[in-house]
Amino acid sequence: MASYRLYYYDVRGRAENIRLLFAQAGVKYEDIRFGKEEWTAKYKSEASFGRCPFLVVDGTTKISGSANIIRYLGEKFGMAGKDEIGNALLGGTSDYLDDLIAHLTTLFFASDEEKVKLAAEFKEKTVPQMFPVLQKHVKDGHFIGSNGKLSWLDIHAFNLINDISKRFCVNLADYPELKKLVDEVGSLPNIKKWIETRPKTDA
Ligand SMILES: N[C@@H](CCC(=O)N[C@@H](CS)C(=O)NCC(=O)O)C(=O)O
Repeated sequence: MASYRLYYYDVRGRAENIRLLFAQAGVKYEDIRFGKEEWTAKYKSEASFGRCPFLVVDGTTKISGSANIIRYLGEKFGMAGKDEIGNALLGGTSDYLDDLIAHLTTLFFASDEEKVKLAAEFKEKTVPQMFPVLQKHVKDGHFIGSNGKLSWLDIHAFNLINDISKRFCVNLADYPELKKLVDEVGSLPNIKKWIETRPKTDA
């Protein structure tokens, strides 16, 4: 079995999807967390692109990009699409999630004044535009492409949608397919256990 070290800030942020995937797969890894100062002084120069999260496999290979990492690990741990086309379908939906994440990143770096306006726009415009499109790609609680079984994308999306619904008080009952997916992934014993026992952080 390969060894894994995951490097990210001591927040959920862009690494939580990967931590959830490790939890679901029951695979051990080192969850290396740091603050901003430590990142700049110690870890940034180690990252291939000067960004985190990054994953070190077997002490040598460095893999970057949160969606790329979860996809790589998902494929290794039996949570891939049903075939090449299935993988490409999941990849397309993952790209769409990147657009959603980009809105949250803009919000994160906005001034306090702008934050109020951008948060309202996100809840009132972005979510009602993007969630219905996203849910067209879900069938029976799983994203299309995985042949009706749990995939890395289900976990990736669960993390994001669950976070958005809590942070912006989005009623998931308005998006029944997304709700089903969130409820199903959220009730998996390994996922539940990780959420109950994970380090408590603000973001
Ligand atoms: N597309 C990349 C974005 C990575 C990224 O922007 N990481 C931020 C933290 S969320 C970072 O490394 N910031 C510190 C820096 O650039 O020095 C991913 O999804 O992993």
